[in-house]
Amino acid sequence: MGEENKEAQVEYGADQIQILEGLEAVRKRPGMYIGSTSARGLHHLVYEIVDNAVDEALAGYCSNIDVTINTDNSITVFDDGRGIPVDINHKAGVSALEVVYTVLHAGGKFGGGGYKVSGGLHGVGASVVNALSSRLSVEVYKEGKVYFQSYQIGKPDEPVKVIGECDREKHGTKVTFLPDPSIFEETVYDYDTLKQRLRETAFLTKGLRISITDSRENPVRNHEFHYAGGIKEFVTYLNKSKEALYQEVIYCEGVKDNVYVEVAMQHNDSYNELTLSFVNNIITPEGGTHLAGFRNALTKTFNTYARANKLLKESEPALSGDDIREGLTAVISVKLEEPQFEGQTKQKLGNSEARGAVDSIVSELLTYFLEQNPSVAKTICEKSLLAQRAREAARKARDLTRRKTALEGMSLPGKLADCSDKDPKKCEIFIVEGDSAGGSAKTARDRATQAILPLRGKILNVEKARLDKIYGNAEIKAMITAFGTGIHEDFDVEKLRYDKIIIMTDADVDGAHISTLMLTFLYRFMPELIKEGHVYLAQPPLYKVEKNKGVWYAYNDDELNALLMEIGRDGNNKIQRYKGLGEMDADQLWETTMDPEKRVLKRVMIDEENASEIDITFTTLMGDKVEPRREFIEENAKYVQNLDV
Ligand code: 28G
Repeated sequence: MGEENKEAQVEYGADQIQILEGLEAVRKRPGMYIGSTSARGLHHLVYEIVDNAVDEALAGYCSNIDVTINTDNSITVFDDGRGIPVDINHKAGVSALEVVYTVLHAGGKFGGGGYKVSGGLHGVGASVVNALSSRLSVEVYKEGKVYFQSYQIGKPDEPVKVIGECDREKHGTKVTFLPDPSIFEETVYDYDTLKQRLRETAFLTKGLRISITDSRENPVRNHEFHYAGGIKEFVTYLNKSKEALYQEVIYCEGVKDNVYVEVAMQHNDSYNELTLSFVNNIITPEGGTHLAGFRNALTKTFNTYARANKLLKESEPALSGDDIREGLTAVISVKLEEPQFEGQTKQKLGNSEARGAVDSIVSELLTYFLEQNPSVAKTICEKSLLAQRAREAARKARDLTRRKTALEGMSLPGKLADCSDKDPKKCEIFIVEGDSAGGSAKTARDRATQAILPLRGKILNVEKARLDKIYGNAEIKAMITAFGTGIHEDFDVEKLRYDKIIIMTDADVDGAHISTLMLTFLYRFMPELIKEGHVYLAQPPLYKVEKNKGVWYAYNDDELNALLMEIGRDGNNKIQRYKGLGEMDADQLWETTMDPEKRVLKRVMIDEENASEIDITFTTLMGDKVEPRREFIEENAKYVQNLDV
């Protein structure tokens, strides 16, 4: 007996040391556990805790999750699950709760029953959030008692204790944490970022109700998400600013080889595909086997149906996957016990059983759906046939230009004033709105490293045009040849002729619209340029202030006010409001907007985790539907009001 006790004590001490080493490792290299210590990492802490509550929902025991941003930027998450077990874990000698919150990778897989979802960025858990929080506390409601434990940078203040009683029916877990300001560069939570992600989580977990509250605002801001239809409603949401081609959202669900598969889809009258894939509720921007299985099933099933029903004649070539996916919005969600991720960024699902499971479930249920809904089937096949013809026409047009360039050598667009340096790393191209501003820019530029491409008026809205028309558009052709990268399957970022692509438009509503058209084109056709950080927006000044031979520029109203405070607000000030780039002469344009030593550029970035919101933003701003656009602009008015003055 005595021997056993002694051994237990030695082990206990060793465990404690391991725990402290674990916490230290997390604090030393937080990026390894939560990706980064920027705003993104800060928000990941919330997802990490919420994912644990979602796991409890997937296990079938939790139906409500409430997230609150408190006034001090701490976060409280509350779920009505079973409550984290508080009984003493005999091996560790402390409560299960303490193990979950102090041992790295505690929690592990749920055996049997529900699917353990290794949520969060790297499948790490509560202990990581705890180690990175200056304080954290947990309350567990269970069997009529309220249990409590608190921690500071991951270390418990004292063992779990009972702090009160509650209704025997009440059960759940409540966690409050304050991110450690010595770890995070950013400590202020963004309501919209959390709101977007929690909405997505609710779509992916049908039936679960998630609320978010911002207590920092007066009156408090609050949203609640609850989707009985799950990803079916997700597709409706993604298509809200588009015109659906048919009413039904096609839905397939099933389990095969321990993979739970859900797919929802609906076509719209646009020409773009938006497919979002998820594994265990986490988005997979690079897809993987689940996506491959879906695409294979879709192409095969539609071709079989179209041939059997004479919508596609024997003499006609098969529909390609791209043809069938034109205008398709789809969400694929799989849940499996041990996801394997591959590729450079470990974001691509590798499990081969997922391919087979999605392929066979979608093939079977989609075949059945098409047979039951012949008019929907016909609508989709007809759209695919139109896409096939446009693609063929576009290919011919492209072949023609290819042959031309092969014969004549690479001929750059006539309007381009190219730079003389041939090292792309040193070069930049300004895409300028209008010929007159283009003229000033040509005079102002550094001819060695700065190229100017003036565009006439508004460029084609690629959200509303098919490929053949897009390839026929002069302004778009000029950009493609100037960049040198080619497009689609020919695209090669290595061939980019300029390190920076700088969009330079007037600082007014029209200018903002032209920038958005340009960005839409780049996002749809050359997303790699944005992802790799080559795309920038120039920031021309809004005001010029002159006083006693001194000249100043202000880039927004705040800067103007600060400047006037500094130099004094009096009758000697001459304030000029620039209506457009054209009002500046070449010297002014150089000094304020183009000189690499003085200018301010905004780099355009996309966060792939936010794929759904980016698509919605573009289609809402550029699409046909007026009502969603008005709503969007109203909702975001606080961020865009400066555009429209
Ligand atoms: C509010 C913020 C975040 C959670 C539970 C419930 C259980 C649990 C959590 O167990 C340890 C490992 C496997 C059993 C499980 C309760 C079974 C029975 C749970 C949360 C012990 C984890 N009763 N709710 N963890 N398991 N909510 N919300 O974290 O063997 S975590």
